[in-house]
Amino acid sequence: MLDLDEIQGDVPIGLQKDFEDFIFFKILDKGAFKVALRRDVIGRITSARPAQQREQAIARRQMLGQAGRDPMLGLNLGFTKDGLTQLLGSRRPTFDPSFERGADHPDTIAALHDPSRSDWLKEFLGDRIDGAFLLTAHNRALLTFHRHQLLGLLGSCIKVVYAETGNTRPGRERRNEHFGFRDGVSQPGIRGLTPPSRPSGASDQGLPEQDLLWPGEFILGYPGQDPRDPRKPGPIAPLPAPWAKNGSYMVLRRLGQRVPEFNAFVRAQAARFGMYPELLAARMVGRWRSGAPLELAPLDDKPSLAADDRRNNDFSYASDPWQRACPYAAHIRKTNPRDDVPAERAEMLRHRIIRRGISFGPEVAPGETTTRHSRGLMFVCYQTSIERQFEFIQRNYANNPDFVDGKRRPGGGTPVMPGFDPIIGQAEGSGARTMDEPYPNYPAGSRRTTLAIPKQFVELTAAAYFFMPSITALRTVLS
Ligand code: N7H
Repeated sequence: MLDLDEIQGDVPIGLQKDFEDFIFFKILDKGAFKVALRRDVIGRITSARPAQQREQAIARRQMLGQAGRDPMLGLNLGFTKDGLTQLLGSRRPTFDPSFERGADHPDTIAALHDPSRSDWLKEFLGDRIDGAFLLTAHNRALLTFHRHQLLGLLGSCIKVVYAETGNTRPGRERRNEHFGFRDGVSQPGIRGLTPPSRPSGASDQGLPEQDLLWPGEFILGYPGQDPRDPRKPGPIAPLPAPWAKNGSYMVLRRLGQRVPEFNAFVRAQAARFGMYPELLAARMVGRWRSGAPLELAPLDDKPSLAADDRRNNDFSYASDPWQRACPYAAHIRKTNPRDDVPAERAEMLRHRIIRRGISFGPEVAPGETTTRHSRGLMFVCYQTSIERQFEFIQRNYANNPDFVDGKRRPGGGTPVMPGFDPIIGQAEGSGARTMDEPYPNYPAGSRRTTLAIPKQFVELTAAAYFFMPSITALRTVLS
C-alpha cells in the first residue's frame, strides 16, 4: 500500500487545477530557507491523501449533477541536483544518473536531439535553478493570492529565476491542449491505488485496457515491474538514501507549440493525399481531436466513444498488425506501444510515465497565421528512473524512425520503417522527419504514402529535472 500521507499529491493523484504556477527559484540563504520551509511551507504542501479526497469529492459532485467547485489550492515542491547540493552539501547521496546529469547537460541535449541551450528561453537560463514550486488553484485570482502569500513567507531567502502560469483552455476547449486534441485520456494505473474496474476479469487493468503497474515504477521504495512477466512485481530498486522513499523524479519540459503552422501543414498535406484534414491530424496523433482512438474509430470520429472513460482506452495494437487503423508512428502508439510487440509486453511496461502537464500561453488570436505569441505545454511527468522512462520514450521511441521495429508490409512483405513521432519526435539538428502511412489502408488497400515534415511544430524552450521528496524528507533532512 502506498503511503499517501507521505507522497506529494501531484505524483500518484494529480493536483486539481485550472491554473498552475511553476516557480523556478534559486536559494540565496540556505539557513533562512530551511527555517521558512519547516515553519511556514511544509504544512501547506498537498500530499496525495487530500488530493485523493478532492478527487472523490469531485466525482461525488459530478454524480449528483452539482455545479460549482470548492476552492482547491495545491502546493508541491521539487529540487534539482543543485538544490539538493545547496541543502545537503557536496557529500550528499547520488541520485538517478540522468537526474545528476541534468536536462541542460550537453550529453542529455545530444542524446534527446533537443535544441541547444542557446535556443532556450533566456529568462529560464538567467540563474541557477535549485527548485520549483508547483502551485495550483481553480481560478487565477486565488492563484495570484496564493503565490504572493508563499513568496511573502519566503522573503529574500530565495530568488525567483523564472515563473510560468499554466491554464486550462477556455470554454469548450477546456480539456484540450493547444492543437485541439483532448489531453489526459490515457494514464497508467497504480496497483493498490487505482481500483480494477472488472474485478472478476483482468486484475491487471484499472479502467478497461488501462495497465495497472507496480508502484515502484513511479514512487521510490516500492516494487516495480518484473521485466519478464507483466503481472509480477520486480525487486525494490535500491534507494539513493533511506529518506528518498516515497519520492519521485519530475521531468519538466516547456514545449512551445506552433499551432497555426501545424493546422496549415495538416490542411496542405491532407489536400496532397486527397484525405480530409481531421483524418490526417488523427493519424498523426492516434486519436481524433475529440479523444476517440483510431483503433476503435479508424475512419470517422466518434465523440460519444471519446467521452466514455470505460471505452476510450479499451483497445490494443496486436489486432492492427499492418497499421491499417493507426500508424505505427502515431504519437500515442509510439509513446505507449502497448502490445505492439506482444513478446515484449513486460519490457514495455518498464517505460511508462505519469503525465501531469498543463497548457500555457494565450489562445490563437484572430488573424494569427504565423505564431506571434508563445504558447504550448508545460509538460510534466513522474517516474523512478528518468533514463528508463521519459528519456527512453523520447530517444528510443519518438526520435527513432526504426521503432517499432520488426514490422513488415501486409502478408510478410518488405520491412517497414515507421518514421518519427510527428508530434514530439526530434531529428538530429532539428532536421526534417517522415512518417509512414499517413493515408489509411483501411480496411484494406496498399497505397504507399509518406508524410514529409520539414519542421518541428513542438519546440523545447526550457527543461529541468527535479526530485520530489516525501513530506518526512522535507520535514527532516531537507529543512
Ligand atoms: Fe503526448 N497531442 O496533443 O498531440 N499526447 N503530447 N507526450 N503522450 C497524448 O492519452 C501531446 C508528450 C505521451 O497511453 C495524447 O492523454 C502534445 C511528451 C504518452 O496511449 C495527446 C505534446 C511525451 C501518452 C498528446 C505532447 C508524451 C500521450 C492523447 C507536446 C513523452 C499516452 C490523449 C506539446 C516523451 C499514450 C491522452 C497512451 C498522449 C499530445 C508531449 C507522451 C493528444 C501536443 C513530451 C505516454
